[in-house]
Amino acid sequence: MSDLILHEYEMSPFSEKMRKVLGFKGLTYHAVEQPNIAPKPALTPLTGGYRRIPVLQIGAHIYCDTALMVRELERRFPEPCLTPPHLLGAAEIIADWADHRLFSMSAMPTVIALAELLPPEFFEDRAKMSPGFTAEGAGAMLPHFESQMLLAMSNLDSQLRATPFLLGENPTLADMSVYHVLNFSSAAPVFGNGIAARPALNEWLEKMRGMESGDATPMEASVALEIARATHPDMTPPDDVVEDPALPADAQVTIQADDYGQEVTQGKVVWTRDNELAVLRHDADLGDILVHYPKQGYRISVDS
Ligand SMILES: N[C@@H](CCC(=O)N[C@@H](CS)C(=O)NCC(=O)O)C(=O)O
Repeated sequence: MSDLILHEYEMSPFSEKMRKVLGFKGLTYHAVEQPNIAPKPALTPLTGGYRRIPVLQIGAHIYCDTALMVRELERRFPEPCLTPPHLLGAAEIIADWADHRLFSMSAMPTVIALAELLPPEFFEDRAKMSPGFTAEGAGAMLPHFESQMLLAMSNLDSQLRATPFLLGENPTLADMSVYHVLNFSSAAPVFGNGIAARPALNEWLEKMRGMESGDATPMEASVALEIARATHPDMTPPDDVVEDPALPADAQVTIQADDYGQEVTQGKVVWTRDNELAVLRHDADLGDILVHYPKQGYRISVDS
């Protein structure tokens, strides 16, 4: 039985990124269906507050943010590799661009196109996550988002006319991150047409869609919670631990995304890597949980 539990939902583009990463690595995993709006009562006891999707659970370890999840999977299951050393920097930079800038340009026009499939409270929920994200206020912003996204598509198409994948002959993390945004945004006619008009981009998207999505077995949320309850997290610092003077062990910290989703996680620093922080939280029901966050993209403050 796989130890990997992905808390996700079908329509979530970032979950699709992880499904493709898991598939690329030929991994089996359990999929827990979570709601697409808050509250998420079977998720936040694990994270301590973070409500974004997906979340990766391995026993009583919780990994927030797909950037960190990919690094953890690369460590645990190095082959096949998505971040070969000579492309690691470029892959991380493109993934960060796609997960943030490309996604933020595509999100509003795409959810407006998908509005009929979404619950009525969806826009209110997202407005709480990102001030300004309202269906009514969107009109003025759409032309800018659309034109920016089409310019990005042209850059991607020009690269894909030269190489089969964004960084050469083989798929990397860069492809996974750009893929999930384009796959999602193709639901908006303006973007679907934009992709269709760029043959190399279109061909690459079809190739990415055809790749494996991992072997998922559905799991009830209560089972995932029970697994966390029954397991104690391993607190041993990894070999590549990097002490961070700003985040000393045992300091009580508050972590919050620096873009959208304002919910915080609080916990005690156990160890840090260059771009990772592991904090211990105690949940009254579940016991000890080690929550892992990337440092990039998160504000981390030491509580006084
Ligand atoms: N940087 C985060 C972004 C995750 C994200 O924005 N997820 C979306 C769904 S695809 C989300 O959580 N939306 C709010 C929700 O689903 O409640 C990551 O890489 O995991």
